[in-house]
Amino acid sequence: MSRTKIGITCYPTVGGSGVIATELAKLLAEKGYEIHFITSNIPFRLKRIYPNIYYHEVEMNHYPVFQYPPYDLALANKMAEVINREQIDILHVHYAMPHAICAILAKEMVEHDVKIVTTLHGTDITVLGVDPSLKNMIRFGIDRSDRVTAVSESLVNQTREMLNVERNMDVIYNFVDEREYRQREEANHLREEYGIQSDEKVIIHISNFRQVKRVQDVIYSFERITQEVNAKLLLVGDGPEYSTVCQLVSELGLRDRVIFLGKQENVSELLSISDLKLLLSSKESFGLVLLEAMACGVPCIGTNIGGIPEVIQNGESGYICELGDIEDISNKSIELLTNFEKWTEFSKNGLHRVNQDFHSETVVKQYEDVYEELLQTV
Ligand code: GMT
Repeated sequence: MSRTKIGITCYPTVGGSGVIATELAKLLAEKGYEIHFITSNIPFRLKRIYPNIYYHEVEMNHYPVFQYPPYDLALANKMAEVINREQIDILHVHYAMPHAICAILAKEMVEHDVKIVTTLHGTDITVLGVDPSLKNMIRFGIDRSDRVTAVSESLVNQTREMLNVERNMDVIYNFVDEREYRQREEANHLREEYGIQSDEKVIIHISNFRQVKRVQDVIYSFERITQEVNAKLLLVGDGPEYSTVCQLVSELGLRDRVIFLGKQENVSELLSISDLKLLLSSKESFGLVLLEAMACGVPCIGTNIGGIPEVIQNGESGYICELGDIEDISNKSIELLTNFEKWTEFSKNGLHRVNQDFHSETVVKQYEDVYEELLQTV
């Protein structure tokens, strides 16, 4: 029997959706699927040669007649070309906007029978879905896909409410590759290299520093925490709010306590030297960084927003606090950082939860079931 061929389109740059698309592709390839990425660039997590993974670049022609280069049309055209040439069985796109719409157009253009799976990650619904000019288009992409999955229950509900979508959508949670995300004792030397004293606790925040990540709340909480706990804050990532955050850190006199690391690849090492992870977003459909932290044994505090409460079990592997409630966030942080018994219990609970509910084998199998069910329909 010939192997199943899966086309994948995602945003290839740093970000949870690109991570999930690429890690899923790698694990599927290990299981014998043939994977064809159709993207504008090589996905950043695809660092070496994988024999079953192929990459098809979407090329842009910059004709002077176009005021704006038509990327979406170029993508649809490339999808159609790859579907026909490689006889793709399933086209799995991450994000409805614009990828599902491009996939539908591509399907119209080809002879070969291909099924479209769309995975919703959040921003296309919670940010773009409020724009009246895009709403109908996003709903069209969702309605016309053969199967739709979303990374949390909360995202399914938001998609129904904001876009009036009635069709079935399956929740398939995100996952981490346990081989990469684990407690790494070999990372301990980093504490010394970053000038972290042996009696200091380490708090970590990782994001793309967009406004929705509320990094300022992390800084205000950290300021309160340092009044009771000797601690350092690792800030990992970069983005539009970066300079505002740097300024706030200086204004609050925290410059010696905050370590700005910018974009980093090996976050499992940074998580392994951390004691607490803060994600205080105002919008978050899942919060993959929470799962990464839990897999490295780090308890988390997150806001009562979107999918975060589906990831952190309040009072078991971390705490859920209301958005912007700096007092509660800092009190809970202090409690965890000063109570070793509780910290150890939360750390263990988090590891257990990752293995039980977000294990890569379980999640990859759920995607495989979606593909297999679709391939059985004529
Ligand atoms: O959070 C971002 O700004 C990046 C965005 C992305 O495209 O990667 O993240 C979304 O997808 C991730 C993977 O499913 C989720 O873990 C994030 O929660 C989600 N971001 C938002 O909903 C804001």
